[in-house]
Amino acid sequence: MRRIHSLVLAIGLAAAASSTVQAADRTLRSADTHGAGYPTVAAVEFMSERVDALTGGALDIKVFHSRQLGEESDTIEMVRAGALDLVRVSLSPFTDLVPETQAFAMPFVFRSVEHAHAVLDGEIGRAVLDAFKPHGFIGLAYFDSGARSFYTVAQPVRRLADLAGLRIRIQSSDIIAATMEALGAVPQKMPFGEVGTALETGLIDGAENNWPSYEATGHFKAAPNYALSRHLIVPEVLIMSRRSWDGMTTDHQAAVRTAAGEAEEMMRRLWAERVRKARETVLATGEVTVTEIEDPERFREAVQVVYDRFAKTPALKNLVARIQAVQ
Ligand code: GTR
Repeated sequence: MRRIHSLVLAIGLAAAASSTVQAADRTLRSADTHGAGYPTVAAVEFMSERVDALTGGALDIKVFHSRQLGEESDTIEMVRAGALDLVRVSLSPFTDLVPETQAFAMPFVFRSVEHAHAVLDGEIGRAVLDAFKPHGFIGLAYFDSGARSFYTVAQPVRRLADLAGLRIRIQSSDIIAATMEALGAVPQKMPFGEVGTALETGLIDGAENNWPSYEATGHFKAAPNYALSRHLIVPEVLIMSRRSWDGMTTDHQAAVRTAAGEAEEMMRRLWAERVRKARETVLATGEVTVTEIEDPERFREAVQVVYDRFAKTPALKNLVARIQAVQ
């Protein structure tokens, strides 16, 4: 709580400082765990330019990147409380808050990134964004996050058995914890900012993420074995505080939605390029072993228990079936 208070104070001071140089009548504040230049940060900065143009300079967005406002769980709480306007986070930490989002965090629910795009761009994607509203949030956009794969300090993972007993850091999500248990690993929920040190000190044996995060954080130095399990294709989301939303005119709300849609589109291009570059940078070190999984069907069989346990309400079961039916 104290931490949240001091963060709120920090944003207030930062906003006061920036208001002298900002031309807009109102500057929305947005948080991101990633650093300057990361595609999610660039996308919200682009959205700021668009919203500024669409509102004739009345509204823009300032992105507090690099975890300046705290870890993802902290910033989500701040958005819910109305102390922060926007947050760009992974969907994963929302799975414990907004039940419908669990469908997108089921292991292997998306067959490919293309399948995920088809679902997110369609009716199901919009319905899940709408599901944030009763919980104090407005879902504005999905951003790409590719596929998450395991990386380990000591031994490369090639088969399901290689995960047995490994302490794997995960995001704050019960469904992801259940997935790790189903795969034989020991889940360790931990904020993103602590993973590097935890890998270096042996507190954990590994973690899992996409190529750009693996590269941008430098985790590949401490955990030089990347196993292409692609067990989770979970999108990033841009979420607004319902309080901030309700305080805006309908014209401004429409401008924010339009700009978010445009940012979603441009981010996809940035993302594809960043994945390619991140992979290239990591491989160029010559020190990282990349493995394909030799028994992918065993991974899929193992996680069936997660579906049995989580997709058991008729609503969620139905949502998962509809996702799987999208071509
Ligand atoms: C990244 C994502 C971050 C954060 C991180 C994590 O892929 O972009 O927002 O959720 O994963 O693992 O904590």
